Amino acid sequence: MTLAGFRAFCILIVLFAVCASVKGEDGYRLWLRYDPLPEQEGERFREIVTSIVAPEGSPALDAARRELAQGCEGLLGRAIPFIDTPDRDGAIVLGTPKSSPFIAALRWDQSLALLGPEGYRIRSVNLRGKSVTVIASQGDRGALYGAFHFLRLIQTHEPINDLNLDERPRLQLRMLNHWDNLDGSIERGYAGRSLWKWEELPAKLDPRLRDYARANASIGINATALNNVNANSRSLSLDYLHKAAAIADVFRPYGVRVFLSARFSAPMELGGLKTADPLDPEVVAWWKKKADEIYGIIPDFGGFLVKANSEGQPGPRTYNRDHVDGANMLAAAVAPHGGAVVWRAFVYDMKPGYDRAGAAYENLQRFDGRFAENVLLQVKNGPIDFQPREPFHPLFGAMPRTQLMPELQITQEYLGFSNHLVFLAPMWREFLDSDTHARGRGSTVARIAQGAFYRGRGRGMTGMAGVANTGTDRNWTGHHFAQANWYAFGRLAWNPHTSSEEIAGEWIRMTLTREPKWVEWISRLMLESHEALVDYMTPLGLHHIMWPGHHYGPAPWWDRGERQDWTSVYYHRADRRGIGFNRTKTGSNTVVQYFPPVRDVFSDPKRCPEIFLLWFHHLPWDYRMRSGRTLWDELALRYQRGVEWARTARREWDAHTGVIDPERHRAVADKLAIQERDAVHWRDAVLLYFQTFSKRALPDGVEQPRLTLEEYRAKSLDW
Ligand code: GCV
Repeated sequence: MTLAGFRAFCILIVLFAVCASVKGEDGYRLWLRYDPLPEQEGERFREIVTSIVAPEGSPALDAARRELAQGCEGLLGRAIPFIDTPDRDGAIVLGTPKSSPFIAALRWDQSLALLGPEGYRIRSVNLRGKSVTVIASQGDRGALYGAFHFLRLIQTHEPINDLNLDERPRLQLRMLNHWDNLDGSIERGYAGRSLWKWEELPAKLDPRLRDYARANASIGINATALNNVNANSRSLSLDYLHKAAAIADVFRPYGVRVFLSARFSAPMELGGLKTADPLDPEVVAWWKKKADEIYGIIPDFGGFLVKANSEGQPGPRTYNRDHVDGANMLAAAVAPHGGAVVWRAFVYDMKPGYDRAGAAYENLQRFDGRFAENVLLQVKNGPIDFQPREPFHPLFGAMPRTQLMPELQITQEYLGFSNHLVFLAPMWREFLDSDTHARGRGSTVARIAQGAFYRGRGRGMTGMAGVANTGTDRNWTGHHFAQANWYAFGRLAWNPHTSSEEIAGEWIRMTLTREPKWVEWISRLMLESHEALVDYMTPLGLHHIMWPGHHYGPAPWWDRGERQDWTSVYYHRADRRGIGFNRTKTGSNTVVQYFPPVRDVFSDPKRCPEIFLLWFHHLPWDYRMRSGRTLWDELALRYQRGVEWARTARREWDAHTGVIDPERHRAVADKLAIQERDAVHWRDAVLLYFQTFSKRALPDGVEQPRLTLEEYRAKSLDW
């Protein structure tokens, strides 16, 4: 090597070393960042946290110890020692009455029992003359949740000197549904590939698995269904069960139980049987044996998640049996092991004159009271399919003797993939706060989900599922802000009454900035984002007008397809008279599935909330809206308003460099540019198309489209 070459080589090495030492702000750490607090705050907290007294013993307690020590060290900027007895001020005493003599001595057993094994108490107490903070639970998992809560208080700069809080989850099963395929792809996944590297398992365990479990535990998620509901039978083969068991081993200390999606025809595909008829004794025996085998390998296996007789998936009806026959047969197989069956209500069969919004109710409501005690019926938030906005699903409140479990979609299938900044908590709040009136006023979805009106047999199991938005992207969710939706799901599943403001505030302060004025600004952006997205995609109750197949961008003109209810024209029904789906008694009349007075309000265009107007009504283009404008003008102005929000959000974000690190700032800025582009595309394409029916000019204030309708129709929007 020449001297010049050697010099160049040395410079390269130095450059490489410098680059490697700069910590990338790539979002990997999610909301568990534990960066040092500013000096003054750090000092305040350091007085209250001097040491940790926590028993070893169980994997969950060890995880809690580890997290507490790691978190406190990071936040307070110095190692916090473990000590044996709380003989100094500022000790954090963590554990259960069983594992810690100091907690046992407090004689809280009865009150902790009321909080349950996942609940916890965090209290500042005086113990033998020392000021300490106790994090106590009846169960090890509760202690872990308590440790995360305590860290969250420090991360968000809440006072911790006089704590007195009791917490317990309102729902039992807080579950992520991964639509991950065995080949590593993810149905409706927008953040890379599956986190489960099936080909490497069980021999090799990706360290990310543990970080995934930690993140879930930090927000109280306690279950995860690993594979796609459009299931492959092979996931129940012995090979794959050992792979799932390896994942379950990593998740166990963090309290996350594994479920598997079961393909109903597995006894034929895996077992070589001639049928999968749920009443056939051989089939019953096959599932029982399979369940025994699974529990032999994964002792705390959660159970099966099943999509049956839906979108081509086999199910009991394939064998002339009904949903109860199918669900209860599987439930009987897992019942001896304490397992559950989560049966999906996403069932819709096309028949003449049919309205898809009424299909799940028509198919399932009559089975109320007939499902086994360990079956939960998982119902999507709205009656169609995770649209940007839907009224609540009419099954909520209509099956009081069935354990209903809401299913939300965290991944943004119809909401701009991981390209659009949209905070979903307000959408989920709207759903959870919806009053079904099933048992009079105040019968909200949140209370129904909590089992407040359950009149069936057994335990009254409760739960909430979210279709996961995670993948191998370094920041887990594709868009940095999409992490907030994972976070929000966990917080709402823990307590479905938590406000969107609280969730946004917590997440921002843990993840982006603690500076109050920036927290306020980013929070506003997040809280406005869902309404804005509805404005530029599907305002006033429009729905399912996305490009078919991938569902990115608009295609209201779409009128071909295997089935009518997979076209856009089926849903918007625009014609020269007007627009909207008439679901009142002069139309499909599926509005009767709602209880009075909800059905009366939805049925009357004058009383129907305008956000749902075109969901329930077909109205003339000149229909007078509450604003005094015509329907056409109002529609156009909503699209314009959505574009303006996207434009302003982008401009504001671009102007706020320095609020967060440049790496994440840039990544979000790039996404906001796409979001603005898409919002304009949505507005122009949809309005140009509907204009061919309305024959009216765009009102003042609405910008002229950039392309022609033909150009928009020619090609879907790039993602
Ligand atoms: C997993 C929608 C989605 C499908 C999904 C289905 C479901 O139709 O487009 O990808 O399939 O919902 O929830 O089962």
